[in-house]
Amino acid sequence: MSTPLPGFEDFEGPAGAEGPGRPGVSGGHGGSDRLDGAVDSGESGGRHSPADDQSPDRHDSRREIAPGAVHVPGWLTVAQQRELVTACRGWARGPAPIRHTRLPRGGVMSVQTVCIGWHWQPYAYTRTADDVNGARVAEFPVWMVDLGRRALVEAYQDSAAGDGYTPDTALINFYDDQAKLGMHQDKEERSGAPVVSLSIGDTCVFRFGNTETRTKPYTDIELASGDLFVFGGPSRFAYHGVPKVRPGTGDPASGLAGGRLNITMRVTGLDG
Ligand SMILES: O=C(O)CCC(=O)C(=O)O
Repeated sequence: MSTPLPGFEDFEGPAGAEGPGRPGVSGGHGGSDRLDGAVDSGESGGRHSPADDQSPDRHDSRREIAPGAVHVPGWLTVAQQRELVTACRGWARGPAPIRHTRLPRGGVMSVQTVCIGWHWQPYAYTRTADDVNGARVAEFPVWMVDLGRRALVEAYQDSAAGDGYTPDTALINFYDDQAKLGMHQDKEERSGAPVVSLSIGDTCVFRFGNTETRTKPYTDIELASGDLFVFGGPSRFAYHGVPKVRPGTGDPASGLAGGRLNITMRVTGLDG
């Protein structure tokens, strides 16, 4: 992009943070062998590697927020976070670059979003980014399907929970210090399969509500770098949002110098 969007310069990170030829950057495909390797490094059954560099205390504090909605702090290792950041940087550049989504009534979202697999715009999925540049979005990589399956195994503590789970889209959101996301449901998908959410960078307040209304009752939790959040089953269509990001709380070792990155994998249930 000729004029960087607010926050995007942070998302791109300092020049040279990723060396030339690092996997996952070129071509916007995120086809990263290293990411594949890093993500595959878990124990059998999708659990964490013994070589995991996260604090076991955080990881063990898995908590069910509502039926089917589970928070797993510190699930991603720092190495995995870096690989995901690298892949997301590639997708943010294209084929359809990251943008502030324009809403039908004229508003513009403060969050910046790029999609893979299917492109989301309010309120539909298409293969081409018709509200950006018309390009077909990057393929949803096999390694990310695998990551999604491992996430379900971990969140639900059930070795079969990922069986048959085949996410085919991800919305990749970048939040600068001011960005927020209002309470909404993820309901353009024609599938009740769980949503897998991964957070990297600055901590945010994540508001997880109920399926009936944007308002209370809801639970506010802090999503920090490396955290996994899954919502499925009775919570799949719960309202949720991000009222606040806490600037400066991320560790640059994640590969993100500032801001917050969130990846939500979903099953669209669409053909073609
Ligand atoms: O950033 C987050 O944690 C949530 C993202 C989200 O709700 C969405 O993309 O629909």
